[in-house]
Amino acid sequence: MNTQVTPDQIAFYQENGYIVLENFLTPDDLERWRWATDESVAQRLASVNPELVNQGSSEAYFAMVFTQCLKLADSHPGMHEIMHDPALGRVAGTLAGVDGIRIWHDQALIKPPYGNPTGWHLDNPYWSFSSRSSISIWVALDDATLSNGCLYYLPGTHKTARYETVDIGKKLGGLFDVYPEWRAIEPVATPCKAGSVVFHNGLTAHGAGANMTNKPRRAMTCAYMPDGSTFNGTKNILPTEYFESLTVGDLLNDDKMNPLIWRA
Ligand SMILES: O=C(O)CCC(=O)C(=O)O
Ligand SMILES: [Fe+2]
Repeated sequence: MNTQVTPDQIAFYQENGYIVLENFLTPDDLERWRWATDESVAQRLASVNPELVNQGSSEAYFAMVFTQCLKLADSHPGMHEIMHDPALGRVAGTLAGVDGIRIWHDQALIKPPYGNPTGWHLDNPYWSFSSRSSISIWVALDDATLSNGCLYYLPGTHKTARYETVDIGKKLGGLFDVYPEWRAIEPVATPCKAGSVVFHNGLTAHGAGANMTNKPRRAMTCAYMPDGSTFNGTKNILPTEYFESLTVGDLLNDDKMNPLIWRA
């Protein structure tokens, strides 16, 4: 992996709330990520823990936005090795400007052939902690193009976002009912080659286009929680027993649930 980031890249990320890093994976890395993603997704779909596929949603429209499989590192050793690499945590932490990175959850996001667009949303308000420095990595396993559903961002929205988002549903622009002031911001598309990555802040508005092609658009992603983040009362992916043991304000520092993959 090419995990060096320059001061200019850090500044761009801090200003805009997203950044594309081209050629992040070497060709060998890319093969390994594709293999681990394809195999772990196939196992998950066969085995099925329904809560960890499309977050339990059986809605037909949503199923055509993407096949979404969560926490694959917990069930697939190859994916575990990929996701626990401290180098990933170092890049994420360096861009975000934090001194420790925990995994919130990994997720494969596979937009099927002729798949629906991904409606505009923010990520962090779905999660069980609230942080202006949360960050996700989105790894392109296929070329992500304007035709097959590359990501789009609203630059700078991480600075003005509140902890409010919308579900990824049929209303592509539902987020603009919540943030009408963002309608004036020009969206930026981030097409990128397979093996490139996009990082975004959990409060940056983003979405993805439809897949107008006859092949899947595969991405492997991971959401990161800055070390030191605290419980905000939202369940999200927390197992019920753990969720019920928590009080708002508690440190989310369970190393099994949210592994610390890097500390400065
Ligand atoms: O891959 C997509 O279509 C959406 C990605 C996304 O929302 C995310 O990675 O947070
Ligand atoms: Fe998202």
